[in-house]
Amino acid sequence: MQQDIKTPGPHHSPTRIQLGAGTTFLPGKKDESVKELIDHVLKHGYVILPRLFSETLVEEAKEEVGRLEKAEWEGRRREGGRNGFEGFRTRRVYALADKSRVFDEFAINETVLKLNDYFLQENYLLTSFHTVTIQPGEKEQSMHTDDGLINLPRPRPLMGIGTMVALDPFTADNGATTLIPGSHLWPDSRLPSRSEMIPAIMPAGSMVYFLNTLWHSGGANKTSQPRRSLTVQYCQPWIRPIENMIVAVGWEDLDAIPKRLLTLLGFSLNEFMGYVDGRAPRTGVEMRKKRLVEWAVKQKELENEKRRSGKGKNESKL
Ligand SMILES: O=C(O)CCC(=O)C(=O)O
Repeated sequence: MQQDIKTPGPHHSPTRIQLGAGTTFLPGKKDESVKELIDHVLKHGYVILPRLFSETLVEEAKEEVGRLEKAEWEGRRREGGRNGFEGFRTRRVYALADKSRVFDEFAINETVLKLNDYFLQENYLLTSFHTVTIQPGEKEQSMHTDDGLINLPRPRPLMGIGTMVALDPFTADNGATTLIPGSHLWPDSRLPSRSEMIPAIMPAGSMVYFLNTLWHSGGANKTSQPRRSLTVQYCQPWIRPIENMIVAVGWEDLDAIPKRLLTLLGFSLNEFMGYVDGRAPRTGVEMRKKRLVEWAVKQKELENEKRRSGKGKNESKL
C-alpha cells in the first residue's frame, strides 16, 4: 500500500471562495447536473432535495429504525437523550454503518456526493451517521451550527456538510429541522433568533443539505407521532490525525498504555466529538472486542462442525 501514500508537496489549489462574512471554501469539481443545486446552496446555505430516496427504501429504513430502536431503547429508563442537545425526548441510534446495511444508500447517494465533490475537498469523510427520532412533546433543540465546536473566527473555512433525511414527512408541527436561510453568510457578531428560522418542510424521502456554517436546529414536535429521520454528515478529509492511531494500536491490552497517552491516541472525547456508538471510545472498543471474541468462537464452532460432518461423510463412504 506504500505506493498509494502521497508525500506532502506544494498545493496547487483553486482560488478560495468566500461567502459573505461567514464561510470560505476551496471549490472542487462542479458537475453540470447539480449546478442549480450548488447555486441554491451558495446563496441560501442549504437546499432541499425532494424525494431523493424511493418509497421502498424509506419504508425499509423505517422498519429497520423500528427494529434498532426496539433493541436499544426497550427497557431503558430514559425516554430520550442525555442532554438538551441530544433532546430529552429524542431517540438516536448511532453507528448505523455498523448496525445495518439498509442505510448504506443514504450515505452514498450520487447527487449528494456530487454536491460534496464541489463543496468539500477530495477524500472527504463521513463524520456522523445516525437516526434522529423526535418524539411527541419534544422541545426545540438549541440553535447551532455544526462547526460550533471549532473555534475559528468567521469567515471560516467550511469544515463539513450536514444533511437530514426525512423518513416521515417533515412538517411545521412535527419537528422539521428549522434553519436560517443565508446565515452561512453571517459574521461572528450576528447571532440567530428563533423568529428568523423556517422549517424545512419536505415529503418523506427528501433531504435537506446544508453547509456546516448554517444556523439550524431540530424543531419541536407538537403532534402525536414521532418524526423519524437520519442525519448523514460529512467532513473535510484533513479533519483527522495523520496516522489513524485508534487502528494503529492493538486493542488487546489498552490498560498497558499510560492513560495520558491513550487520551492523545484518541481514546478520549472532545465534548462529544470522538464518540463510538454514542459512547466514550474505550467503552466502544470493549464492545467491539467482546463481539470479535464471540465471532471467533462462532467461526471455530462452524469449522469444527464442518470438519465433523466432512469426517462423517468419509466414514459413510468407507
Ligand atoms: O433533528 C434535526 O432536525 C436536527 C438535528 C441537529 O441539527 C443535530 O442534532 O445536530
